[in-house]
Amino acid sequence: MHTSDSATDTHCPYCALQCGMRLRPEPGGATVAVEERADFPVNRGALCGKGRTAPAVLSSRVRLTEPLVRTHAGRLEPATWEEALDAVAAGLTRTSRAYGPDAVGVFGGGGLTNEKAYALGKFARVALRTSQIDYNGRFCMSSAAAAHQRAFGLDRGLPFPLEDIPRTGCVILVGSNLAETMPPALRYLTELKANGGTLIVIDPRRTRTAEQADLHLAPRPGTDLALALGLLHLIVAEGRTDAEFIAARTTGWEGARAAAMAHWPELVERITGIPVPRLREAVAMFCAPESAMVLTARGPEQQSKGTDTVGAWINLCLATGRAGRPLSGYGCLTGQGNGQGGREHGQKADQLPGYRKLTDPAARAHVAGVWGVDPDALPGPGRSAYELLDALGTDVKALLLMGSNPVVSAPGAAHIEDRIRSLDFLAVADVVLSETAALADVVLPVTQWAEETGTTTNLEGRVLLRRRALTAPPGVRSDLDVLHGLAARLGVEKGFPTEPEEVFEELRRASAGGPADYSGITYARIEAEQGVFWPCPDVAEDPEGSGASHAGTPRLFLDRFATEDGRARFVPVSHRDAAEVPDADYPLLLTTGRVVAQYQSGAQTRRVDELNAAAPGPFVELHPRLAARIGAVDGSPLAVTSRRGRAVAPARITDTIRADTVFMPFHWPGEGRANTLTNPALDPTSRMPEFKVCAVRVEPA
Ligand SMILES: Nc1nc2c(c(=O)[nH]1)N[C@H]1C(S)=C(S)[C@@H](COP(=O)(O)OP(=O)(O)OC[C@H]3O[C@@H](n4cnc5c(=O)[nH]c(N)nc54)[C@H](O)[C@@H]3O)O[C@H]1N2
Ligand SMILES: Nc1nc2c(c(=O)[nH]1)N[C@H]1C(S)=C(S)[C@@H](COP(=O)(O)OP(=O)(O)OC[C@H]3O[C@@H](n4cnc5c(=O)[nH]c(N)nc54)[C@H](O)[C@@H]3O)O[C@H]1N2
Ligand code: SF4
Ligand SMILES: [Mo]
Repeated sequence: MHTSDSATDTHCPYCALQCGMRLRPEPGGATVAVEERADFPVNRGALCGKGRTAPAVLSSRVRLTEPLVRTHAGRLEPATWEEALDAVAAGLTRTSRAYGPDAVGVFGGGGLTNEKAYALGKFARVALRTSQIDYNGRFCMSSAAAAHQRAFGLDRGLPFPLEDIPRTGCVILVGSNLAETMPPALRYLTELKANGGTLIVIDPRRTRTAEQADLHLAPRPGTDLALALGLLHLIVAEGRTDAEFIAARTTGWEGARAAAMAHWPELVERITGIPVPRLREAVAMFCAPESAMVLTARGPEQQSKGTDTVGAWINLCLATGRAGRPLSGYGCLTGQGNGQGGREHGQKADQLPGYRKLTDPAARAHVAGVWGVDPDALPGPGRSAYELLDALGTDVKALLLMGSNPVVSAPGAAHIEDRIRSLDFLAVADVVLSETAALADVVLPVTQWAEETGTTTNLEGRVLLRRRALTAPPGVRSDLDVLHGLAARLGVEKGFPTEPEEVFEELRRASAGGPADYSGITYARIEAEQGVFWPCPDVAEDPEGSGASHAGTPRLFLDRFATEDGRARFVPVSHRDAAEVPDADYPLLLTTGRVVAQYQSGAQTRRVDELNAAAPGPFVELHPRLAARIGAVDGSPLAVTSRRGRAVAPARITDTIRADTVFMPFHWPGEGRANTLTNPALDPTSRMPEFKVCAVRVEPA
């Protein structure tokens, strides 16, 4: 392998926008410079600070460059790849022999490419024969995914490309701070307003995104479900439903209507804290134009009722005929780099590639055929992410972790850290020594985005290709290499190729005929077409077809929804409280989220000087009235205590937040770790934890 001397077009390693960028090798070829790639439609050259500085993590100053194995003395020491892979295979085999294959767990990530996610799911089921695999996407968009499935019969985050947003009449943005979490996408909202469209933002904080809104509603955290029901109530009461659309394209309206009618405006005002006139204003704005959209992100989704909450927003769209039509619809802004593709190809506990169900006999037969195994040998569904982490050290005694840092990012993190420490064996593949990798028995250093090729699927459902631009340092190997080496040691010599395109070719076949059908997508097509939207079946071989290839599907549901009868399903949902509500001991609400300069658990971005300068550490955001009441001083340490534990971070006093709520970003470990406090109460359908609401006490430390 050699360093190519010309520039390479690829995509950012971080969020789901998957901004296009050009990488040019610097003189000497050891690193690359990021350049604009104005031709790529999603970001048209714009990048946020994280994307611009991503090459800093390629430096061997901050990354792992050789495998580490824990010695008898308890220290992580450098080892050869042979020693490290032997040790992982031995650790996993020992556990499997002693306690059965389900005592071995696998935890993946939504940042992994499609090829890696596919190979990891196959590795769990074919090489380890364990049912115990899930991934961090469960913490991300699983509630929206579940609600999508329930209402539309298919889960693709956005049913339309971002370019449609500026041309709709009104957007309700629920619990998304995209000015900080996807900065180049803010352009779509400013263009919407320039075109005469209106923007409603729903967020307990007046964020940089909310500042752009024509109407900002700041509900009490955890009350979005009541809010959506209250708006639907008013829509019915004011006679603004679309009876023709409801009759022609949906089922179940009566139940949903009855549930909404039980949420009258004054009750909703009491629950959410939003005055009735503001609710009426929102309804008028949403219903006035010909077309409108509702977009949700983690605010309403990361709740113990996230699935029903998203369902209520979908009901609002269906009742007003704002779905399955041009420039209208409901969409979820997926988060991680491959948050969309990562949930389609089999690293989820209940799922096989192509978004197939592990419990469906036909799906098992198809995928087992591609894998060359007996369908009966495939395990059944396993535990969801939090339940898997919670079972570590008891039912699940060994874990292979690839692409997540749960010591920082899991809810109730002190307990989860404890569970991880109690494992018999932990292997972590990572690019840096994350807080979780530091606890491992074996750490496998892997290649990074600029050093490897693979596909990701962005929040629009657009399948993209990242191209290798640079040779990796000699001591690191790719995740695909790791799985190949481990499978061989577990006695599975074939079926785990190390070439990404070879894996993708198999993924195409495995996904063929499934809901997320990639069979018509090739690396060559992706590059020629700036990405291809799934579903994209392979029709070129169809004897009755024209011989032309399928164009891909930028816009879903225009003719029919993906349910059996082609109609969207209303689901009757009712408001309920968050799992924890304030009381005398814990009188305030804590909500958590992100800042623009750090990414997730911070494992990567906390290693970049420029980003640390912009966002050096955790903080507790609180309102001046609350600060005065408890005697908090701006910049001085505050102790935040929940039923799970205590965290300490400096106060940041601002009138942009509700006075009954405090906010902490979750990017840091240690004393200021927000997830020490969060509540692992799970949504019954999606198994999403309630990151966005718990009860706390706050006092000067
Ligand atoms: N800079 C940066 N960008 C990122 C990431 C990152 O870590 N850093 N991560 C990526 C990933 S994986 C994801 S999932 C996305 C997340 O993207 P977003 O969803 O935009 O990010 P969050 O900050 O988690 O939450 C958004 C907003 O929800 C609000 N909120 C809190 N509680 C509630 C509530 O009860 N109701 C409502 N309506 N709103 C509430 C918060 O105040 C916050 O402003 O960002 C992606 N982009
Ligand atoms: N309190 C609170 N907690 C939250 C959230 C919140 O809003 N509030 N949001 C949740 C959400 S939406 C998410 S998505 C999670 C994310 O939280 P995590 O799952 O911890 O995500 P990352 O920090 O991105 O961790 C990815 C790890 O994998 C490594 N890595 C990156 N690329 C690769 C690769 O290609 N291969 C391998 N082997 N490793 C790689 C990185 O270095 C890093 O250590 O956090 C959740 N936790
Ligand atoms: S917005 Fe997301 S994809 Fe774009 S540069 Fe920033 S982190 Fe990367
Ligand atoms: Mo996420």
